[in-house]
Amino acid sequence: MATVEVRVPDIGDFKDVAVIELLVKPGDTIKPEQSLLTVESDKASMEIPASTGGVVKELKVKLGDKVSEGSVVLLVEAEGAAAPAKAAAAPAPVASAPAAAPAQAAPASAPAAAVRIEVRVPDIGDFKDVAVIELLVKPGDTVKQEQSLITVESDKASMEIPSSAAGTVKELKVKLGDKVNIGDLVAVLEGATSAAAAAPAAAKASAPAPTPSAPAPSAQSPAPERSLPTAALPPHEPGAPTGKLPHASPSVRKFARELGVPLEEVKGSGPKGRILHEDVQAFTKAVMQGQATTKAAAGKMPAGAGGEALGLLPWPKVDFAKFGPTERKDLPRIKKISGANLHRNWVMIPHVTNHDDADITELEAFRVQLNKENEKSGIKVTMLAFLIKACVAALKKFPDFNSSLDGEQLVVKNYWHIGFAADTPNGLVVPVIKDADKKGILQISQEMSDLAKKARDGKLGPADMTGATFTISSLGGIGGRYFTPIINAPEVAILGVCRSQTEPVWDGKQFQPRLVLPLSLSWDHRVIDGASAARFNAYLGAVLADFRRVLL
Ligand code: CAO
Repeated sequence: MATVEVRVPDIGDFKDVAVIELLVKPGDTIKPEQSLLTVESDKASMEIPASTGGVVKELKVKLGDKVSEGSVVLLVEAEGAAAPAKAAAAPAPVASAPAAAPAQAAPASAPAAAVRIEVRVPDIGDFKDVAVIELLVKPGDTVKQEQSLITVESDKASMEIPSSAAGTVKELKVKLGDKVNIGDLVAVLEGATSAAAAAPAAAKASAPAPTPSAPAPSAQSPAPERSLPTAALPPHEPGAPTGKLPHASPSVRKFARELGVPLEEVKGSGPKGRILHEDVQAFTKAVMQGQATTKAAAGKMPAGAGGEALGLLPWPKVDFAKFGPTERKDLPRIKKISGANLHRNWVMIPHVTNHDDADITELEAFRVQLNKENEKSGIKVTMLAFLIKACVAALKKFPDFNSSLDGEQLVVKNYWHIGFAADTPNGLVVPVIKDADKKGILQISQEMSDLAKKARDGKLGPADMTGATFTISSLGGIGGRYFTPIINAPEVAILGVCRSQTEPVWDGKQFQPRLVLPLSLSWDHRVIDGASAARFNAYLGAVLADFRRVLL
């Protein structure tokens, strides 16, 4: 037996397509042509077949990885091969679909004319009689060249058929459920093109290469069960039991991911229950109007529910009454809402927590003195007000901590609104001190005390709780040493603070009694790395040790 590398074959113009599904795992015996993984671009999903049979030795990709032609996807102990390790190109997913000759470039001087353009199904490889599952445009729509017009689907892949030219859709020549083949007329456009190019374009304007070169469907290898699209889920171990992929095309799945819509909760109105673009829109609208709710938001999902979709064991069902008396009580509304948010944040954000200590001996002495001086004002200053100010200084020095992740971009905010977790009889809420950079310690203390009272009285409005760029969770009034706070998405970091205590600290000659404040900074590893987090904490500690640094 020899180890063979299986690589991504020619997948046309596709580059850096995401792995959305792993269909085999180490130890599996595979046949040549068997689908190994599913990749997806914004236009199509396709399955990558095996170039050889054998036993899967190692997967070289994981969910979310980006692959291109030639990327090694796995190692196989090939059947009967005696040769040393070598690369085996996987079979071409399909005969590559050459782009139709684009309409001849018009001489700059040629006069523009409206022409009838027929858009036909281009070479889609071995695909025959593929079903039209989605119409992406309608008569009257203006389309760009390469814009997807329809989605077709075989048993192995779905793909979008792009327009060969820009223009206005005059007529769609297919309807949902129709079966199409290469050369079939999809749509008639009216396009403005040069007089010189008009004639050949009108005569035959076949579409450019369809978005994927999809793998040839193989009668011997039935399509394996698919897993959930994973943008909203953490990667799971290869081969973990998978759930059903919601029945939807790549563009609809992408659309749903962008909106954060749980596709598995959307009812499809298309053929065979396929979820259409309109279904996702209708679902979103219903949620926004309060006519529907997602399982997560409704708090209907008990801890661990839905874990099957992640390949986890089902949540244990125990008859507790067997062991002793019990009573049941409903979770308060705030707990249901915050629980669903915390669960999502915990699952979706790769959290890391750095712990550190700050010497607040001098700052505490100043705070006590300040409170004495201000006794009559009725404003009590706690350490949290200083922490808010110190965090603003650290956030200004490390702006990535004051940001949000948006796809592959970071939205860095030039305002500093600091949320603080407040414990109320009904659960946790996070009121926000807006523009903390522009406020002094006394004003922050006053606002915090007002907001904390409103929180306890259940009177916080949405405006009091939105817009935070960073959050502090202080358990200083209660106790504890360190903890791992959960990031308040879409923020990228949160500071947890526990109770300060006097500790012996070595000053180089002797131990000194110093008041030490424990800090726990949780951060999103997609945005921040460990070195920056350590620097953030060190700087924060330096500011708290000598508050004059806030002025720098
Ligand atoms: N070390 C030592 N003492 C501290 C301290 C610290 N880090 N932070 C506060 N204290 C002291 C205060 O000085 C105050 O002392 P006195 O009673 O002697 O004056 C006492 O603890 C109580 O403070 P406080 O809690 O009323 O005020 P605060 O500004 O520190 O916090 C608020 C306000 C609303 C954040 C807080 O009451 C609260 O709700 N904390 C809980 C937050 C929470 O639940 N986080 C967990 C989220 S994850 O589930």
